[in-house]
Amino acid sequence: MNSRIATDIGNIIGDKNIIVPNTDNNDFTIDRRQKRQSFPALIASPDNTADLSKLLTYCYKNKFRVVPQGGNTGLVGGTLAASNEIIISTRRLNKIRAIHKLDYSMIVESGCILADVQAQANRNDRFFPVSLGAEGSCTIGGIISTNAGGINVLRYGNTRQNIHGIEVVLADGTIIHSLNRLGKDNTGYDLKQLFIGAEGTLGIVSAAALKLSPAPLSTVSVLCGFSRIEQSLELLELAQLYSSNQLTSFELISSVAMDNTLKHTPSISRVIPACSWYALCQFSTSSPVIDVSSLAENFLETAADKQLIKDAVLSRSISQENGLWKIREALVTAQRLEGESIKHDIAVPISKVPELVRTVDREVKKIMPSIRPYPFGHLGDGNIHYNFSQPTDMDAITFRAKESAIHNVVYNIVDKLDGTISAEHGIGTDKKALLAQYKSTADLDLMRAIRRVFDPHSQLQVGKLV
Ligand code: 2HG
Ligand code: ZN
Repeated sequence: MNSRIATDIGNIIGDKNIIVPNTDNNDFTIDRRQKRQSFPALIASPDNTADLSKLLTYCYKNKFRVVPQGGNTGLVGGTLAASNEIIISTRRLNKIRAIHKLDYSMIVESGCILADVQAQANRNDRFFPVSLGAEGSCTIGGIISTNAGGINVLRYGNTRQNIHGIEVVLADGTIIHSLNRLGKDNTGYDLKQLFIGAEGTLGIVSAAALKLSPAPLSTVSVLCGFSRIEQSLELLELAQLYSSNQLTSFELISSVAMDNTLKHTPSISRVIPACSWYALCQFSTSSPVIDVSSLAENFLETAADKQLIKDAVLSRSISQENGLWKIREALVTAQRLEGESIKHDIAVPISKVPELVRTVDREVKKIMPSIRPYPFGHLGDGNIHYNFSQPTDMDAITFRAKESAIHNVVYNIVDKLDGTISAEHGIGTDKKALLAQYKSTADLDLMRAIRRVFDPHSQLQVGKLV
């Protein structure tokens, strides 16, 4: 990028808000999986919507390619930019504009960190339920653009279900003001839905009106161990039945994931004897008249009577509960410490999870007998992270050489089971070719046509999604 362009952009958004990237800017240039590094021509961080709009107008007139970036926590290559592209970072768009407590809504800018937003909602006796491992660094714009899921989807839905309105800047700089905080608005096409999950291909979200829920008054979590994956379905059904609609999460952890987490995380110790599988679930309520502990106790007693579980523990304090969830959080990092991994964020109808687990395990081992399956995930949503770790006796290059063969086996099984190749992490660059394989031509044509309307010069997220 020549210095005139940097000067122009500096004049538009302020010199202090531009960075010419070098090796000190790893936060913007290396992805969360630390798999790749890529240097953009420039990193521009406007600190208000009007400047973002002027910047996009400038890029539009000059046909510059643009990559929007939030906390750079994506897992599929959607956040990085090439040397002929400009990263527009939303990190300085980080104001909480308003809290409308009685409207159960909060207006925040897209660069706000998810954990800060959750905390602010809590301070106001409200709850923003989207919760995921990267919440300490991912941004509101990032979760909107990827329609992020996480551990509370079972009860509260994906990000999409927790958004009332958005403000978004289009490729040509036009600002779409749609920050309404209405639970109902039936005035034609619900345009905000197009931008949610669009991975930045249709515009850059600058702010959002979040939908808040009543703050939970009490929560209790249960970790139970069981022997056969089929039992997870009966346990989920029972947990739903006994929770009286208070079941927030139902997560699956394999013995490999549990053992590996204990091995790599000295601060976590084993809380129940070793089992083949574990379910970690949370019951929570905002009602002062519901006792979630007794709901959970009844659930466990019935599960034990039916011989569905081998052992279980129920949290008796917030710190015990946090301790249980620390296992779930740590298992992702613990996998990284075992070497290279091949990840999946597939989903199938819940009833087909056992078949998915058994078939994937069997078929992938035919390709690589010493591969180490590392399954875990959001069983309550049918969304399993069927990950694999590098065999202990194999080098990383040999392992990676089989990556696409392994993906093919997994995705073909998912497809046969009426599932999806991505329930959470999105498409980015990593799954673009796959999307073309698994979506119908009619779907893809419509997606491309929509993209052309919003981005006629092909400047936003080129080479990503579709
Ligand atoms: C999770 O559920 C995330 O923890 C990350 O979606 C999963 O890194 C992964 O494989
Ligand atoms: Zn996940």
